[in-house]
Parts: sequence; C-alpha cells; structure tokens
Amino acid sequence: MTSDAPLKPSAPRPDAAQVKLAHGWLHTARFLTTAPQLQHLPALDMPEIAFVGRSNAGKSTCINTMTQQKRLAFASKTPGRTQSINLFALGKQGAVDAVLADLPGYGYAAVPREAKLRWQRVMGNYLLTRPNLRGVVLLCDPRHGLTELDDILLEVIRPRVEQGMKFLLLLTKADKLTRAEANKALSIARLQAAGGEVKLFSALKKQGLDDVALWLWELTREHQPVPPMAELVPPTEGAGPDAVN
Ligand SMILES: Nc1nc2c(ncn2[C@@H]2O[C@H](COP(=O)(O)OP(=O)(O)OP(=O)(O)O)[C@@H](O)[C@H]2O)c(=O)[nH]1
Ligand SMILES: [Mg+2]
Repeated sequence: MTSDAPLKPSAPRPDAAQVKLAHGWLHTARFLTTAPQLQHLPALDMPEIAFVGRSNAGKSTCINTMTQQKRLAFASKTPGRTQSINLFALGKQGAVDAVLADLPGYGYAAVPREAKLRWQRVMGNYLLTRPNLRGVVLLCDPRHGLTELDDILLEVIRPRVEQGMKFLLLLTKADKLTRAEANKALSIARLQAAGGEVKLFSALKKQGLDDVALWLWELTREHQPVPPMAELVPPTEGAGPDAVN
C-alpha cells in the first residue's frame, strides 16, 4: 500500500450528534458588520473567533465552507481581497451567541510597506485587546509553511493563549498534498503550534470540516472570557481616513 492510498471509510465518530449540532449552528451565519478601522468594531459580549493568516491562505473560503454559504466572505484568487474586518453572526435570529471575524491577510508583496506595517500593528492590537476574542484560527498553506509573520503572530497571542484563549493552526488546501506530505506537514506544524491544535483542511475536498465545526462549537460553549492585554503600540495620530486602526 502506498502512502497515498485512499482512506478506508471510517466508523461514525462518537461525537456525531455534536458535530451535527455544530454544523447546523454554523449554517445560521449571516453578515453582521464590516469595520474598516478597529474603533468601528462594535463592542460585543458573545465569544468571537478570528480567522487570520497570510493573504491567500484561504481564510474567507474556510468561513464560506464552514457556513455553507458561497459568498458570505469575499474569497478571491487575487491576494488582498479582504480589506476590512468582517464580522458574521451565529445563532438563531435575535439570539446571536458567537461571532466569526474574517481578517485581511498579511504578507502580500504588492502592498506598500507603510500599509503593511500599519496592518500588522492593527492586527496585533486587535488580537491583544479585543475583550470578547475567545479563539484564533491561524490558516497556513502547508506548501509554504509558517512564515516569519505567522511566527510573530504566534508570539503576539502567546500570553492570551496561556491565559486560556483557544488557538487552532489550520493547514489549508490539503487537497494539494499527498498523504505523505500531509503527514509531514502535520508533524512539523505540531512542533510549531505551541499550545494549539493542528488540523488539515480542504475546502475543495471538504476535509476537516467536522473537526473545525466541533472546535468552534465547543469553544463557544465555554464561558471563560480571556482578559485583554495592553496594546502593542499606541495607535499613531494622524493616520489617514482609510487607515485600519
Ligand atoms: N485547492 C484549494 N484552493 C483553495 C482552498 N481554499 C481556498 N483556496 C483558493 O485560494 C485562493 C484564496 O482564497 P481566499 O479564501 O480568498 O484567501 P484569504 O486568506 O481570504 O485571502 P485574503 O483575503 O487576501 O487575505 C482562492 O483562489 C481560493 O479558491 C482549498 O481548500 N483548496
Ligand atoms: Mg479573505
């Protein structure tokens, strides 16, 4: 048998009922608001989970796949498609019980240096200070591995992860890997994701959807706010009207 042999059909998972509940809950997703600047984000009580990662890693596609909606989040071949923080509400109408946040990606070469630095600072401050942020999903294309900016992000969130914030490293576009490559990517990522879980995900092959649904569901059922931290750098004065800060 080669390492690329297809998986045998697996037995139903013991938590199948929970997985079903979690998918049903994710399908309730609808657009809540978009915030071009941090101060435009509404103050919310319910748990928020942020989808972060390099430009083009598959954040928006992951949100669309998990919520079974084709165009809830803007996904595109062109890197830099997501330019504001977009929030999506989950839960029955009139009873929002969690929020997903689709964040602009980082690391896109064509973005001017000043805009890159500004976005890094904004994202760092969002991750450190957003009071209701309960979990972070870091999406990474395993063909590129974790980049320097991913490592910086891991360092930024480490204090909050140590205080109980949940962290999931999602290896995206797994359909592009052979089984052997996927196993290798998993082993490497597990070493790098200190304190977090690692999963493979493919929107194309619908791989990893149950794991992600359950992860999101379970973390939003726990009622433990993670205290916010001090800002990285105070926002600079005089940033232009379009600045995300
Ligand atoms: N083969 C494959 N392609 C994928 C998968 N997920 C996303 N893509 C493709 O990757 C490209 C980028 O996807 P997006 O979801 O827009 O990526 P993003 O991380 O939101 O990008 P930014 O908004 O620029 O930060 C698109 O062309 C998607 O179709 C996947 O699981 N498999
Ligand atoms: Mg996007």
